[in-house]
Amino acid sequence: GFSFYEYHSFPAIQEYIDSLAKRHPDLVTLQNLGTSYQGRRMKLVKISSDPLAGNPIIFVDAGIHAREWVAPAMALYLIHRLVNDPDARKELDGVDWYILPVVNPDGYEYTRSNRANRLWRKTRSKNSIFECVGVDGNRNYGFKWAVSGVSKNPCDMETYAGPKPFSEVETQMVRNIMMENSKRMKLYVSLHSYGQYLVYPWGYTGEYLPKEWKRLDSLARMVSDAVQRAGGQPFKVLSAGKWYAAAGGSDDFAFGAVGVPYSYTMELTNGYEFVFPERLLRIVLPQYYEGFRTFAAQIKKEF
Ligand code: 0X9
Ligand code: ZN
Repeated sequence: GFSFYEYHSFPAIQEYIDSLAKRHPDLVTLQNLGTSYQGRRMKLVKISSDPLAGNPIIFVDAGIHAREWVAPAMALYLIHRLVNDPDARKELDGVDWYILPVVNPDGYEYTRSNRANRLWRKTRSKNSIFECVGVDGNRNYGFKWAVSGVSKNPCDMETYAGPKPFSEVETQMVRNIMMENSKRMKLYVSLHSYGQYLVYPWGYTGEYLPKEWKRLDSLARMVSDAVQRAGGQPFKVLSAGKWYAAAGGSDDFAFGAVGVPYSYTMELTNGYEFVFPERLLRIVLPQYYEGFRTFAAQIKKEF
């Protein structure tokens, strides 16, 4: 079977998702999103015990940064628990989960292709004028685009914002999921890997906070407490911009442009940066799952 405590290739992930949807047609549906820049087929995983009820939606994505492999692993583990764990009825009744486990499959496969590419972050798109490849997907969203924390240089390996907002087909897909479901989407969580932070808007500035910051902050602290109760490390909770300002992130777009009331970037893996050892997945993924249960309970309570 498919082990959740290992890192998998993108084709293996897709195969798992396809077979899960076949085995659980009552709970899991897949929405085709089109193809990545290099032609990889992308599918949104929708998990719902009552798709016609118009439930609030929790949208989770992962893997916009190619090298942050623990993020797709967490998304897959979340899918697995929601579908296969009989206790997950609580998390499913009254909430729909939309999960996109690998936003940047081209970059993900590139980091798997050989050790020299392991730390690649960006997409793999080619710019017609420049020789350099790739855009930082998390600087490419169309809200306060490029006002802070970005590079305008296409050859920058880390934070090139792209030639224009939503230049990347992969960020367009995430944007479309948000816009098409904007009324019902109440929580957005983007999974990353860097030292255990749970951050909320604004990301583009550390100068000020949205007027709703207290409820963003308090839900994040509840989630952090739940992870800690499960034996995990607590998150550092603050606004993304107070950590460091960087514009064009998906969290700001969801909150500021789409109007999703709760929006977070969840940076996993205390003590590690982008690369998290596979052998520790079995310890941390179940701990983080408890955080998602708290998210769901609070969204059910409020909406
Ligand atoms: O810089 C990023 O994109 C994220 N950190 S990472 O180390 N995974 O690259 C943080 C993004 C926080 N949100 C915004 N700045 N909008
Ligand atoms: Zn990241």
